[in-house]
Amino acid sequence: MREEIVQLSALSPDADARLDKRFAVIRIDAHRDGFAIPDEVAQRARGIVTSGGLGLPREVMDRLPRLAIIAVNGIGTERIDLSETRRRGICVTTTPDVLTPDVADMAMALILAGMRNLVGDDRYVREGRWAAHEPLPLARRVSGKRLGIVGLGKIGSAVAERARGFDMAISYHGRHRQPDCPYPFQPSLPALARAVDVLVITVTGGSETRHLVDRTVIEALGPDGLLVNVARGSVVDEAALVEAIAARTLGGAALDVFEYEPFVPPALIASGQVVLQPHRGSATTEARAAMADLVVRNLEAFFAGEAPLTPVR
Ligand code: 8YV
Repeated sequence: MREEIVQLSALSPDADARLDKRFAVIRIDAHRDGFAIPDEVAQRARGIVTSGGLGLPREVMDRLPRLAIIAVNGIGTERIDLSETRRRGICVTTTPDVLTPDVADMAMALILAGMRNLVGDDRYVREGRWAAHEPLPLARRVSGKRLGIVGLGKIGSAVAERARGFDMAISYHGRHRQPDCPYPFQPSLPALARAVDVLVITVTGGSETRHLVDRTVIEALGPDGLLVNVARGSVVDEAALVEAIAARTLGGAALDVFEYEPFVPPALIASGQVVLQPHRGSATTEARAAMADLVVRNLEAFFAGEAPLTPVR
């Protein structure tokens, strides 16, 4: 008999077809409908496919007595209780590496868009204000500026590599100084924010990093600073960010992620100092195809009794 898998978020037509070939797949659009897994399905399900943003709430996990694997289409695991999965011997897999260049590219795009006012200037052209010879303020140079990276992991390092191509002076903050790292380490996040023009957040989400970028950090970045977030909205105290943008104590923000997605504070939507993206860091054909492939291969390997390719340790 084929194992039953509950798929809570879409992969790709190709990956879905591969799952259907091997498993009995029950599809529920959890983004739209919540975790509405019927009881008889919950009793039998052996695997879950979910996204980084959805995870698997503890109370849903508790309804799945035969659950053996959670395959995350993404790298975020902050919405999965990993101590509970470990206790129950449930395998958790993610899709590391394959999305790194895309998320780093997004960070670079947001740095450029934020500093060069790409979105506001686009609107200026479309609204006929160029043709009407309206004055347009100058933007800010990116090349040679000081870039602070919060969390120099795989994505942070990929952002640094790209930023070096723009002659940016890179420094970073994280839990520890990294051995053999070419960039200066700053043990205090407010001090890093004070010392840079652009602060990019690439740190993991979850309770440990919640509101790491608080009012003090935002104020330290200051009225000429740009805050870029491609990690998790929870890392930033969004209420403090909204206030700082309104009071112009922060120069600008370029954000791919928000604290209560898909809700974006109206004050950020209304601000010309802010560039907004709907959590699109990994949303390229290439990354999503590779992520979906990894999800399927992890499930296939696991249920064939082999080691999954990319388990969370
Ligand atoms: C995806 C993400 O948007 O990797 C993550 O944790 O947030 C993103 O890459 C999401 O998981 C899509 O399924």
